[in-house]
Amino acid sequence: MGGCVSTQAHGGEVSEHDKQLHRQAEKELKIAKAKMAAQVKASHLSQCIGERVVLFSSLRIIPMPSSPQDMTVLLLGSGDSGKSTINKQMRLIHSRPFTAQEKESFRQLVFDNLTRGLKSVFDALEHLDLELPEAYTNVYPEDDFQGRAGFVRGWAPGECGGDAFASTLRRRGEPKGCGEDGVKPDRITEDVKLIEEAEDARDGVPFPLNFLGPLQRLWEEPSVREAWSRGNEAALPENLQYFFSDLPRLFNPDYIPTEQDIVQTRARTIGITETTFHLKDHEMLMVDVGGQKSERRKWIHCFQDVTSILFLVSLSGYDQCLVEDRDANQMQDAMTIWDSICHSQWFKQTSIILFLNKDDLFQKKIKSSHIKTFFPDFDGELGNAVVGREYFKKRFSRLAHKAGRAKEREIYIHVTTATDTENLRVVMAAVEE
Ligand SMILES: Nc1nc2c(ncn2[C@@H]2O[C@H](COP(=O)(O)OP(=O)(O)O)[C@@H](O)[C@H]2O)c(=O)[nH]1
Ligand SMILES: [Mg+2]
Repeated sequence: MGGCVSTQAHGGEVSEHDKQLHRQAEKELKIAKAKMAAQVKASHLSQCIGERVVLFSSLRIIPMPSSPQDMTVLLLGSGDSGKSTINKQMRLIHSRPFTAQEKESFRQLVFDNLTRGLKSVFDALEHLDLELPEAYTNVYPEDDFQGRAGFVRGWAPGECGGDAFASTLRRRGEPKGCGEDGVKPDRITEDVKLIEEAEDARDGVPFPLNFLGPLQRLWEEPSVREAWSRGNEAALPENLQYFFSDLPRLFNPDYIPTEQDIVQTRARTIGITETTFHLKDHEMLMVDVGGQKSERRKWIHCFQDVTSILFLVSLSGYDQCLVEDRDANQMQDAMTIWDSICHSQWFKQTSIILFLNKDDLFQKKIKSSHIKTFFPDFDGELGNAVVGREYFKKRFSRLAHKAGRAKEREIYIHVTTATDTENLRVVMAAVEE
């Protein structure tokens, strides 16, 4: 299982490294506060007096509107746990539709997710002891009676990837299709190079058609399939299956991402995004922050005024390593952050809600990937999602309620699938209460 096995499976303790970050952030906060007090007096920041001010550990000062909201929800959790997805779903649930410009950005992000996603599979091959062959593997045999011998399956002259692709190619003004000359197995080298050197999609321009074939062929290559099935060992993007199973649609000339496409896109959140939602009888400010290790120092101590923390954990991360650190286990990493958030000075008064997210992926992988392999004290049987969920609920709840505390606050735990708008609608209605 490579370096992905949890090394602290019993503890959930805060590592020395995290403690050090913690102390450092405390120190920076003190300095920042003093600096701010001095600056506020003299500078243009004086217009921010009386407003709430959010501090970054980088000492940047961000004024927040003078608190018209009576609820500030901070989304926390490690990278890829689903924070930005919750934010997107809140917009859909509370009728704050995406603008044409936002949709265009998401469209371009889809192309990025396809090309970079596939590239991240290539990059993971070596780590997984796999490699791409020098020629495509799925080739018509010598005795093919239709004369397709020596061509890649589905890409012999005139085939162009088969029916699913024909309509897109026609609509893109390629009636004869890209496969007029057929695709020879050694085209793989050229195809890989194309993906590796892909540039960003351009404003208002359909995805370049010459990527359609290479993306599809490479996605079907056996070593890529195997790498994908072992994605947990390399932290491959979980949305690849969704987008790659629908390539012709994405390459249509008038393609605009659907709500589900938008929810499935993945972008690394850098810094902080704030969105205000008008609920039935109050306003809610939702703050989405970057979750990768490098981003965390920005958030740990900076939100004294938040009313609630929505903490996201990827349930399916129990057998996965981190994108930024293949030796760390995602679930273990989440437990470490959870522990420090629950016991942080700043969040003493804050209500905390835990979302055990990506339940859909959890349900799928639990059948073949045993929790016990990664958390040795788990004593349920392989494939039992109910027992698995209960186990993690208990682990998180135990971390939140350390012994020796006089009055414990309540922690609310929900199992969620953030990509499912209907599931989120129900859960968020309960949360907003
Ligand atoms: N299948 C599935 N994918 C999810 C779920 N929640 C989030 N994702 C996907 O996981 C990826 C990372 O989510 P994102 O919200 O960007 O994570 P963040 O880094 O915490 O903001 C995106 O591609 C999402 O579509 C879920 O419940 N199920
Ligand atoms: Mg994000």
